[in-house]
Amino acid sequence: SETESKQRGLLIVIEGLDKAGKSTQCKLLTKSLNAINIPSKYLHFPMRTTAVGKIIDDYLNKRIELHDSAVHLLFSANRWEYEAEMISDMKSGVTLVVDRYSYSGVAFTAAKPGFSIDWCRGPEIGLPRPDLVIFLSLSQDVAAGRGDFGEERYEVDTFQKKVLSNFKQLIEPEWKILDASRPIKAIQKDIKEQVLEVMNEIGECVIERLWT
Ligand code: NYM
Ligand code: MG
Repeated sequence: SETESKQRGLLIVIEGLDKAGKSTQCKLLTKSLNAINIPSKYLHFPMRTTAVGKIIDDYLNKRIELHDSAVHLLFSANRWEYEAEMISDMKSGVTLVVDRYSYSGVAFTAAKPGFSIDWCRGPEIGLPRPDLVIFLSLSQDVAAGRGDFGEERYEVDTFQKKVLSNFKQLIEPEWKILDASRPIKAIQKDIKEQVLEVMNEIGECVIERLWT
């Protein structure tokens, strides 16, 4: 039937350091996919508007202190609380353009003393696996040149350098690494090309799960 043969939506994740231009690119991509009748939705983790997200927001803005392990689990919980919606969106043909995902979760917590990449992956196991991960690559020095960091936790040069080295350990062969020091339009063009290519390949494939 028509419903059965309908192509599912994709899970597209854009990752990178703070100030790499992730949000700009995700929003442009969502808009341009919708414009060519590919239904798409922008998602941004952490999703600060949920109950869990409000605690994360308080933590990032230094209004509260939390155990590093607890915060890690909250970031993960904030993805899990969207799992059912992500799955149902994809099944109904909506492509999700996601600004940060489990990779940020792992790369940031593992930059703290005493946290291994392996431990950090634990709570992410079983979340929907992205069909495409685009990594906006920027050296921390170029990122720093894009103006001052804000006041949030983690927005510190030395910490970002550790995050970048963790990201490098998470990169898988099928990730698309794009040079994020280029103009916005040039990056967007590359991203769109990658997305349309993957869209042709995926068809009706099942949704896989992370790190299983
Ligand atoms: N962050 C983000 C984490 O530490 N773990 C996570 O799982 C996610 C999704 O939150 N510095 C960190 C990275 C950022 C901070 O994200 C806020 P954003 O995209 O700047 O709102
Ligand atoms: Mg930020």
